[in-house]
Amino acid sequence: MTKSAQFDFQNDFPHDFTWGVATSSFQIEGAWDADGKGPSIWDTFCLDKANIKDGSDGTVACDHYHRYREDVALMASLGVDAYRFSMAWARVQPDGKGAWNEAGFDFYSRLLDALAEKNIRAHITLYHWDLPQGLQDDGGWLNRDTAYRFADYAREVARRFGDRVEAIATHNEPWCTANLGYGNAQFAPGVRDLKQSIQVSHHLLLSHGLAMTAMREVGSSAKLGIVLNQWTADAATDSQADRDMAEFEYARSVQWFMDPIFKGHYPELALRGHGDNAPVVHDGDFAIIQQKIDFLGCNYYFRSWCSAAVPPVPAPARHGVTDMGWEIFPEGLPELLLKLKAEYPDLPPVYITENGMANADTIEGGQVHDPERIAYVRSHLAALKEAMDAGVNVQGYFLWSLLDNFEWNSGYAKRFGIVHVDYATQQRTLKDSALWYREFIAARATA
Ligand code: IFM
Repeated sequence: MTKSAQFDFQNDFPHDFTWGVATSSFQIEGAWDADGKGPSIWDTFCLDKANIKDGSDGTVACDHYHRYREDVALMASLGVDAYRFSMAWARVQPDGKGAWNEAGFDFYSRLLDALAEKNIRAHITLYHWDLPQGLQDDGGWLNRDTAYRFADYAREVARRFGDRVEAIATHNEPWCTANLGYGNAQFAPGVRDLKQSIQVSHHLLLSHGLAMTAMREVGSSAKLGIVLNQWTADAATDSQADRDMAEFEYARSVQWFMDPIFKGHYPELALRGHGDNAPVVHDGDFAIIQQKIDFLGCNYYFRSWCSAAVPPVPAPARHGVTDMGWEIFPEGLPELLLKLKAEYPDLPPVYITENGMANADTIEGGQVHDPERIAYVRSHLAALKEAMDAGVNVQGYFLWSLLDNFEWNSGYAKRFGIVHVDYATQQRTLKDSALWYREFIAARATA
């Protein structure tokens, strides 16, 4: 492919399309107890070395708390329009309730200043899984009261920063909090209980609705929304069992979070399937949850492949798999977005808030060659453009991730960054994918 052909398709995107990169607090900040920060459930979870594949933790991570200026300069050098990051709740409210920590707010204020200096717009996420341990001690997301504490936190953030950021998302991937945190114990707080995980998903949705109202009350000018991890679910074969499995999977994962927000109820199929594990819902909960959102953040990585056979029929993986073992399936992105557009007539503008891949990158002679990641991003952008041409209103794309970082229970072994991090020295090195993304974004200037 000629160089110009590589970047030409940039001009297919609208001129004002937002090109960004994304991270989250626990995965990059480190400074786990600096300046009054309280512990989060991930600090606690990492204390048990068996929970994290390489026995690591987030105490230092990418040391972004101390190196944010360098990281903002890196972003500026890439020419991104926007940066999506999350706030560590326990940094600004150590116990998750009660007193605010001014030093914690100061950090985010300095970060916003640094971004503004470089004309990089901020998209913040309030909750990317690091619940203050103080709230976990009171029952965590299983306790309905946590939803109200979350609304207090959202209100305070919107009051302080609502006019300095372009967008605020309440949650990142509540599916993960519920299913991995409470369903299969892979994530903090490490509970394995299906009934609890379903109740938690309801409290997360409730907290989203309460937070939306709280933020609107303070008159924030930021766009307000939520970020969901989403996929299509494909039956491995034509068998009834596989087709039923795929239908249920889509209902319990995607529609479970979309229907309450857009339709004011849970999907019937999933509710029936959950039987006695269905959540306790109070009168009026759906009215709280069903708030108009200004944007939907969609995180897309793979499709769900559904096989009821034992052993299961493997996914074809025509485009290969990533270092996480996830099937690369760009075709699923337009399929998903078109399905959402058809199912939810009130679908607001969409941002692809995460997309990217883990790759077994190595640094050689100061360079990291990651053609796999370039191909991944390129193919997903081409797929995204298909959805946009078919009428889906997509306004931006955030590559996951700016930096290699703490990949939850996989520790530091899985590298998602377009910037390589040497954890021993904290040296940052642009990978080939970062250089590619920079040229891709810059190609717009000549449009
Ligand atoms: O690293 C995570 C991120 O925190 C949430 N979305 C998926 C990414 C890759 O697993």
